[in-house]
Amino acid sequence: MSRMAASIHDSSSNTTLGYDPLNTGVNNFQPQGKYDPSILFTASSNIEDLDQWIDQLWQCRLLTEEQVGKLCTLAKTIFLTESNVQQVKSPVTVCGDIHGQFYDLIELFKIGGPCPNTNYLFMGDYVDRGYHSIETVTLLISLKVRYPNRITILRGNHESRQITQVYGFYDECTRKYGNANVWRLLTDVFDYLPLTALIENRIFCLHGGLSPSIDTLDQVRSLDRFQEVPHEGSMCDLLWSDPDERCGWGISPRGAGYTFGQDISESFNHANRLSLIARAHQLVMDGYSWGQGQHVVTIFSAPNYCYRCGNQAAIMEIDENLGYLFLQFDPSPKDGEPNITRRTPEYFL
Ligand SMILES: [Mn+2]
Repeated sequence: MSRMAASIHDSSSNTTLGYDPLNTGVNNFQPQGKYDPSILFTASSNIEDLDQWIDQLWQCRLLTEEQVGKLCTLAKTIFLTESNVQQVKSPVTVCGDIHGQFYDLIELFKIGGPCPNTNYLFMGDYVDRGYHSIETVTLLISLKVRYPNRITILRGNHESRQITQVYGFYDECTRKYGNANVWRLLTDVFDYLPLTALIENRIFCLHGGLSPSIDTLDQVRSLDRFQEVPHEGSMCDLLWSDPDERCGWGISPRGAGYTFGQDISESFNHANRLSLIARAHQLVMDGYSWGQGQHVVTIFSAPNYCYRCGNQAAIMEIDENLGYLFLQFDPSPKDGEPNITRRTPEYFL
């Protein structure tokens, strides 16, 4: 049977995958060889929806609550197939924090090339702080579902129910939709996001940093990640920790995770045959910053963070031979304040 024959009107077909994310009847598709979720979606009418959603989001226009619901159902089925240490091939372009700065994300794609022409790996913190967390995270999730093998999106410490209630995403959802349903749908999806990625078995990518309770990648693989980010423990540390100039483990001023010294990253990289840890999570004025004898690099992709920090953003292009190039960029001229009442008191400035 050809893929085109898998029609949503064909209710007589047999379920061959036991896998029908939207009950659209896309269940008579015969998988050939290794299961590849992108083939399933190519076979379905979902592709039309996704292309339309991506077009719409690209113009910074919100999906409806119902569309977000469909998107989230599809996204969960994709993320369920991914590992806590998701394997990624080069070439790939690695990106750091975005924080709802939607027009700067569009700028990022102009600098780095559009998805799927360029492969992307995003290391978390899509929401909070900026004005367009919903548009930002739904665009990234739509691209993920549309091109699952071209884009990897990891979890950041802000992809959490608790943090988003404090730093803006929850309020944005209730303001733009009139209720918390979209927040609930999206934070449920956040529980499915992979924690880390591994590029060509050499570059370990994650949002925060290392954990005193994790020595090997297999220990990361064995975590049960399908939950809210815990307040402590190894899953929490991977999303919250920071490199530090002091040796050993230290107490983090953030109140979660740890600081770790060059001795820690060196031995972790050696034990796991890694050449580099790439992470995000910290504002760096040039958009990227080497640390710990080039065992760690920090990448931050929100230019002029919070619309006032004056920093450049960067992304890291990694080629087939694991050579790299940093592309720096400035804020999009469009990503100033949207047309809403300014509530920031003057003393804030
Ligand atoms: Mn962070």
